[in-house]
Amino acid sequence: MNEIVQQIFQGIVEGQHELVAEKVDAALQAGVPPRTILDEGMLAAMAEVGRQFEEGECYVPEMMVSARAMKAGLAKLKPSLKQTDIQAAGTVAVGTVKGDLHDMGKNLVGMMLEGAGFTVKDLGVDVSPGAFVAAADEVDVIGLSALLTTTMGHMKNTLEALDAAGKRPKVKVILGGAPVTEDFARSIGADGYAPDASRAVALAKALISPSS
Ligand code: B1M
Repeated sequence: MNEIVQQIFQGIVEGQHELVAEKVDAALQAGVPPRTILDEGMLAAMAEVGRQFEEGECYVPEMMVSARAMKAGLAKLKPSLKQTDIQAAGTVAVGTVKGDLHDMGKNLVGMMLEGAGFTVKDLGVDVSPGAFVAAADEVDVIGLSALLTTTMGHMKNTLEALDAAGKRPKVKVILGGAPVTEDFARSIGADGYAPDASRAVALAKALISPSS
């Protein structure tokens, strides 16, 4: 692994947000591709933090400082992620479902959608089914994110609420987040599932313009 990317990985694992911001700048200046910084440095580091948490090697406070470092790095990376493939595409509301406070996957999906020319309405975290329903008239696609197995059920509740409010025919609903699968998405009647932010963009584009 590139040395600066390794330092970004380590900085996120250790929760050093200033160092991470500095190293992301340095990596970009050195010509390291933004996708390499994101995938090999930042996302790999969060996966390592998750592994450590699962194995009892770190606890919630450490996860929080790693999350802060990840956000500091993402803020630096955001303009570069946005430089690709700009074209007007449609409007997407993104949110993390009720009971779930994890926001980085959702933020990344929002950033990449903006980069692809979508107008993004960020509903935040802990978003109730009713708040998604309220946004449905203003958007083409609703993107639901969940990181906890215990909150995935709110994806189904949100689809049911959209259906009950008569909004399902007009809006496409896509899902993502670590515990979510294609099968789960299909089983609850979503329009699609994406395992990562890039594929969320491709999916949203395909759903809005099926022929492109
Ligand atoms: Co939490 N946490 N956490 N946590 N946390 C996980 C998710 C966990 C897997 C850790 C573990 O045990 N290994 C575990 C869930 C286990 C489970 O449900 N099976 C867990 C737990 C248990 C908890 C708490 C319950 C801990 C506690 O309090 N005892 C608690 C719950 C709080 C709550 O939400 N109510 C909690 C809290 C936290 C922090 C607040 C400390 C912090 C979040 C900070 C924040 O988001 N601002 C945190 C973190 C950082 C994690 C891990 C380590 C990293 C998550 C992350 O940000 N990853 C995570 C372990 C892991 O995922 N390996 C863990 C980086 C992010 C970019 O990836 O969100 O997966 P991700 O997004 C990906 C894809 O999933 C996809 O695209 C992104 C990549 O391109 N994607 C979409 C996501 N949303 C999408 C939407 C789409 C399409 C794709 O379309 C709309």
